[in-house]
Amino acid sequence: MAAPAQNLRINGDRLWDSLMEMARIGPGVAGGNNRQTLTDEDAEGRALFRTWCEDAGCEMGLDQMGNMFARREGADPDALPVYVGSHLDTQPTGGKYDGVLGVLGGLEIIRTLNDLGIRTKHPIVVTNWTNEEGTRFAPAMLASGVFAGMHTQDWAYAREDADGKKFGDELQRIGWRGDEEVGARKMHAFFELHIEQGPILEAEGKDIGVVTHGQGLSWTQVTITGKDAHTGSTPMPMRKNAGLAMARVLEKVDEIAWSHAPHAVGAAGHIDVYPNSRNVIPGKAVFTVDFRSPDLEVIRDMENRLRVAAEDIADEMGLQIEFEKVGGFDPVKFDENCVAAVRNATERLGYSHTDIISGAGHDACWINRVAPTAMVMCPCVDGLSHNEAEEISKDWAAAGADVLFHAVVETAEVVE
Ligand code: HGY
Ligand code: MN
Ligand code: MN
Repeated sequence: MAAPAQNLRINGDRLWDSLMEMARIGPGVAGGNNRQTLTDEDAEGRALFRTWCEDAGCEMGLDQMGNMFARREGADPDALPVYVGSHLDTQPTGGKYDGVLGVLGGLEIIRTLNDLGIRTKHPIVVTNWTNEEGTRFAPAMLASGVFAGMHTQDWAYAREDADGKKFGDELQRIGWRGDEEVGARKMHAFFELHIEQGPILEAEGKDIGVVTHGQGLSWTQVTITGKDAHTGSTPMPMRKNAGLAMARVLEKVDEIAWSHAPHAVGAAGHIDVYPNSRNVIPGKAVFTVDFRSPDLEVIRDMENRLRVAAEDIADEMGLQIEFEKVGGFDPVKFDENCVAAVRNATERLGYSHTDIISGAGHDACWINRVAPTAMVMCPCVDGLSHNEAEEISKDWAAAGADVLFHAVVETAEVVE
């Protein structure tokens, strides 16, 4: 394939300026972002991204899940496009780079190709996937999951947030529900640039992670029901304390994950107790257990042991318990040709690199089921993410975007 000249680089200053400008939309309270999916802030970020793409000469497509597709024409308009992108939505206490680097890194490819007057055989499409985070509307990677045929659109539209608002209604409300059928687009390949969100690359002093696999994920929502009662006048033997049962289950979650060290992980990030009043014994606890591992059998073992242990705890305490699988995907092996394109680009550019398994889930994990897919990772400071203090260096951002540029443009084939 016709690769871009080895000396070509993206414009790191322009990429960084765009990251900082996008970060001003939906600011957090501690220097990061709170630009949750389908909020007015998400709509504002989408509008800015659309303006930038149109200024770069792209035509913007929009599907019925709000996925955005900015297309730069190729010399052969019939050739399947090379897609590149990630997500603009953030955690409630998110950082400025999770997802955003991948979307704006894709836009920087278009801007650089325009600067250099380079044409590619295949069109290139920069993508913003709706609701990657899955915080407001579970599960994570919802819209890329519908695109890959893993969820129906009706099921996705019916997902509710904590206030009972539905995904489909909120998408309509912010004015970003398109007409395109979801998943109708066919891809030559898909690439995603993302911060590592873990400590490995920084600790090993590597600029680039060549992502060969993604670990699998399992989200089980547990509901434990006891009985609200007075925290003062109710004798200990009479209590039906759902909050205490939850605490005992969470201790088991930690134990189960440690039993599969060093690769398995487990925790509960979403925890609600009701009525959450200082002098009422919690009659109900609802929480989501997040288990992950590169090994599917380990994930299944952790899920099974969670149910057995949690049912035993509920039985001993005379409480009711229910389980609902609210998210998950099997471990992923990315496309070897696309991974090779990333590795070759990294070596051509002379960046230090190491193969890595993604600890976090990404839209690429679903798109890998419908198109040849690979990811590029850059380090993040202290491996910290899903925290407003998430930080990367400008050089790391530029190196990741350079590798993304070379992998995407080589795959899209430069037309001399
Ligand atoms: O949960 C994840 O791994 C991703 O950040 N949504
Ligand atoms: Mn992300
Ligand atoms: Mn994230």
